[in-house]
Amino acid sequence: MNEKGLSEKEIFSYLEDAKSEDTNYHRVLSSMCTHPHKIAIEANRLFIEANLGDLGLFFGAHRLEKEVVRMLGKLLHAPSTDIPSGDSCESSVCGYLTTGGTESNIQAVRGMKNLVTAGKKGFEGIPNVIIPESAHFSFDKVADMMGIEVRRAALDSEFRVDLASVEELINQNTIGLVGIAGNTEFGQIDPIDKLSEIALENEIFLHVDAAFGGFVIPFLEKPHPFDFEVPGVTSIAIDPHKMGLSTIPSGALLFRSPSFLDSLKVSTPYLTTKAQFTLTGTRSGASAAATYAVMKYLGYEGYRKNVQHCMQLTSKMVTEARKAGFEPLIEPVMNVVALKVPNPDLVRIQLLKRFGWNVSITRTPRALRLVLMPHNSPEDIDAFLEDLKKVTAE
Ligand code: 0PR
Repeated sequence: MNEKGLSEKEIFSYLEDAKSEDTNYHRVLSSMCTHPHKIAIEANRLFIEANLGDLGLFFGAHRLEKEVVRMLGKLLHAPSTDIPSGDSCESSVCGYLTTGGTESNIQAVRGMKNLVTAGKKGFEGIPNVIIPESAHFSFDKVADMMGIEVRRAALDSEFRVDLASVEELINQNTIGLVGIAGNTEFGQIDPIDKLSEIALENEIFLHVDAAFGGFVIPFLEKPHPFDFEVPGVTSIAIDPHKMGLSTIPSGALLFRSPSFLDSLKVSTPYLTTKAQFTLTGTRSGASAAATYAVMKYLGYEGYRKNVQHCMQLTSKMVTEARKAGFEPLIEPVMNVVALKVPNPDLVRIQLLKRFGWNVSITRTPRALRLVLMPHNSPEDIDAFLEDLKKVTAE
């Protein structure tokens, strides 16, 4: 910082310079985020100062947050259990808006831990949760932060969690299971109904990470059970800042029962409200307004069209890639394609260096990972495959 401030012109010239270094989603096939919808941007602007960390000062923004939680609850088939409405719970579902999948996953596991250790006095040893090998790296943070052992179950040949492996890993210290509804690398959906049976049998929790899939799966032609309709599912992470077309940071964590939220409470003696159950203190009311606006504006029909667009791009990518001699690792379930190419790491570098394509790589096996998002077009796919052919021909 200088002693004397700079002019607006100088600042904006500097900002524009920095902005030009950002990638503008043109030729981006590696991201699970996209341009926010214009209505979300406007709503965000309108609520820019709203702080959901102090609910008593921002009633309006909090009302929007509760409305979003209610809409998400409906989307995810939360049971209507007529819970008396309080700060955190509407009549059908409990939850709050997070900064994204990472926070939601951390809080879901924290809730499990608090409920189990409070419920079973004298719980001995280290609690563990079982996650699929394909789980997002946010669970590494869970393991690191919370004194919880994270056990990784193997995947089957289609990159879904292997149920026998999950069952083998369960012991007396297992407090919960995690299933992924739309895994980061392959877009595959774990058998949530089967995980639910295992969870109910063992009387443990089941968290579903639908950070990416939550705004995709309900709008696919083929139904996949993954939400609160499945009886053993106790919590769900869903991110409006991914396929929900909202602004960053917008995540959400929903619970089947209010006891979960209660287990996360800490008292906030000097605030306008008595307790907080969120991980962060100060929270963006702007994101809540943005998510409210885009969900109301698009409705089910708008999101269905969005998913149809991305799924059409996905099948075009697979069909055309096959013609060019590249096979996908699995038949895509969502708008993620993992493509077998020789030397994927080298191909990735060449695609970026020579043609400006941003792609990523799956860990095991190594393949080109392509996420087909609303910012992509059919023309992009033709151009991409032409460039891929050039890069792999050498
Ligand atoms: N769960 C799943 C299934 C995810 O795919 C992700 C993020 C998370 C949780 C964590 O979400 P937050 O990052 O919102 O906390 N998946 C993307 C990934 O790691 C995130 C991402 C998005 C990365 C856009 C790059 C990018 O350009 O690949």
